[in-house]
Amino acid sequence: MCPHTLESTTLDTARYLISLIQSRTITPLFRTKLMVVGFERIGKTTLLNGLFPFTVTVFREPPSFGESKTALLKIQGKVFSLFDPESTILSFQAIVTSDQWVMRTDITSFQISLLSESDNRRENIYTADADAFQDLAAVLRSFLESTSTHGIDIRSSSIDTKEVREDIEQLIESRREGNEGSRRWSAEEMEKMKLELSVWDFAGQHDYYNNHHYFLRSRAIYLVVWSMNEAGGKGMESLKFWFKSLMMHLGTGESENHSVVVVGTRLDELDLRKISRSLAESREKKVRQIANQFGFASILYFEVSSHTLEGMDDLRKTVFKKALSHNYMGEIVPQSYLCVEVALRDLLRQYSDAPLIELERVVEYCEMTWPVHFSKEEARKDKNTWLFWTHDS
Ligand SMILES: Nc1nc2c(ncn2[C@@H]2O[C@H](COP(=O)(O)OP(=O)(O)OP(=O)(O)O)[C@@H](O)[C@H]2O)c(=O)[nH]1
Ligand SMILES: [Mg+2]
Repeated sequence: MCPHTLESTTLDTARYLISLIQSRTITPLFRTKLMVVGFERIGKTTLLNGLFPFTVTVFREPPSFGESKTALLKIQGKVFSLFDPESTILSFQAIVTSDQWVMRTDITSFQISLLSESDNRRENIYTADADAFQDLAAVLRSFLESTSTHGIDIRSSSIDTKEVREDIEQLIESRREGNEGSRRWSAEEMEKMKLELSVWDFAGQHDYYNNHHYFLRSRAIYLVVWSMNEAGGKGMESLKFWFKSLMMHLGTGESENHSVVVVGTRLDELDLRKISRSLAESREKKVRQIANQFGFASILYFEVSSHTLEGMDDLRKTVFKKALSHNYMGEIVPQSYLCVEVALRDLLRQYSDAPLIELERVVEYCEMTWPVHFSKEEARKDKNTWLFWTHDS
């Protein structure tokens, strides 16, 4: 399956096919962007921490004690949990917010403690060395403090759950039946196929909105977030601003290469009256009416809490399933495109002061690093396709 971005010109398609023939290995890609937009302090970053938990193995006693017991630390949304790694029995769990909890660290013993004075709790964990200690302390500090995002935070996530694997297998099978690509993939090749997400966490502060517009493109899933615990402009009304922005950049109506999921946060803060089923239905109805005004007739709708994790699992599964339904999933990209992508990333680090890289330098880097066919002449012709693809994928 040819990348959709190239289907507009015959010459590009021909060059794509030549590059494909010259590739030593080819693999279908299952990649998309997950873009999270919404006003400030409504829980976008915490929501992402809920969708993509952080896990690490820690020690329960100082590692110098010899055979120190380990635990699996999991941070999801605002929930901090410690499990026995073998039995998976939970030994500690708390919703850790900065108004209730503080963190203390001791570099000499690599100890990190979480303390809650109000209910007199203290939990100690240890890392194996100073580097792990610094890394974990930084993660826990940002988890505890929930500082505002600046600009756009981008992280990558490779998803390999049972459901995702089954969806990918099904997709490949249906393409084969539809004769869109009759090749059979080996078990080893299938093993490598994962859903790759590039997750974009947009700052909610107003000052950044002008720049955000450059990045609102298709080939993405948009999580449009609103806080259900805020009346007026910061609540449901805020959705109008984001639908309008998305309408300008994506066009209205249905599409097979972008999806919009509206997520209401702070479900745990609604009082009991507001979590009744009929009120939830009426919120959903109003949100759908707003979405309809801007041409988004088929949004998905979720209400979640990043403190109790209610609704989080369903949202995660739906996002992955929806991503795999986009029409560019499984596109086959020549090895040279992937090499150029990695080369640009590597070279950008070297050229971080003035990120202008000559095309010749990129080609030289690729030739040096991979056994892939490159010629400067062809690179000059292919460069627009490469740049378009690396920017858009
Ligand atoms: N009670 C409750 N609080 C939440 C929830 N989600 C986020 N918060 C709190 O809301 C505050 C802001 O959360 P963030 O995730 O940093 O908000 P943001 O939208 O990323 O903010 P910006 O980066 O400034 O745009 C933090 O103190 C979170 O603990 C939730 O589901 N329930
Ligand atoms: Mg944020």
